[in-house]
Amino acid sequence: QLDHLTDEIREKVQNHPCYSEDAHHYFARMHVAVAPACNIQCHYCNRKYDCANESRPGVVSELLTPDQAVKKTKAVAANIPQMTVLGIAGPGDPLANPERTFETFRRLSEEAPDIKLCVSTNGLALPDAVEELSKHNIDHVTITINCVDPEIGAKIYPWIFWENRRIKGKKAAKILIEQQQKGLEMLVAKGILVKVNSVMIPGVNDKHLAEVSRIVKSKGAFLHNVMPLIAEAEHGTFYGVMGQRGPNAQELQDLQDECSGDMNMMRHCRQCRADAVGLLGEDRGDEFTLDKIEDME
Ligand code: CLF
Ligand code: SF4
Repeated sequence: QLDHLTDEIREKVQNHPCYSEDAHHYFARMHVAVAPACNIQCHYCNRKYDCANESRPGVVSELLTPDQAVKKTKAVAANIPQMTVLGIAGPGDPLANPERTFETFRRLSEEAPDIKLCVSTNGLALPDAVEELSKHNIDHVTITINCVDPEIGAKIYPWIFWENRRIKGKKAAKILIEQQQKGLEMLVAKGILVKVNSVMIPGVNDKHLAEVSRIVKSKGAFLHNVMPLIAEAEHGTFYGVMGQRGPNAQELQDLQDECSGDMNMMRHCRQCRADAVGLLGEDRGDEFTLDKIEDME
């Protein structure tokens, strides 16, 4: 699977469980939930829960300060030797919480330099963050891109918070799309590997995502991860309440096949929680709650 890659890229992906399907059998990741705020609203999100751009909606993660996050990361690294990657993926948008996110990255890049750092974002604040991300030696960034057309975007994002104002509708979607695409181009120019996540929403963007895949690939995205919308009415999201359904397994696979062409598709995503710990699909977070970490010290 990794044979066609250059040495430099192979080095970056071979022990990252999300970027290499092979690696996910052997290497673990952990998330620290340091980022509570968000700068946009997605119709598949209920703010009480984790960011559904990267995570399974409907779970609440334990919010940590940067200091607690650093302690937890070190405790996990000492106990799970396969843990190679530390990601920040919520519970809101990491780049909408720049102080907390970058303080965590800064300390970890100094105090635990062997751990790869990874971040996932909706992309609105990405262009302004690229310089800072590259300073902390971050090789992996995920952008959730659900559309490249503001008409479709307006059906997914009711508003964004931009330059101290709330902006709605197509105008909001257009700004978000432009920021995502600009951020993608800037990251690629810096040699940072970009994964694009897309949430497949039947009847909204399902027919459009093959085009999204084509465009992000042409701009140099490394991997595309099409994830199914999970919209349960009890999660209280707009889509859940409106009875919007998610795709079935066949529909998801058909779209992933359609996008695949020569784009690398991720097919082993487990939609992890914002405080997940362990191999993908396994969650050992309960072993590393704050009170248990204090006992380990
Ligand atoms: Fe975390 Fe995401 Fe980094 Fe992986 S998860 S920030 S890229 S280290 Fe991975 Fe989990 Fe899927 Fe995300 S399986 S939800 S793709
Ligand atoms: Fe929710 Fe994440 Fe969307 Fe923000 S980016 S509204 S946290 S799903």
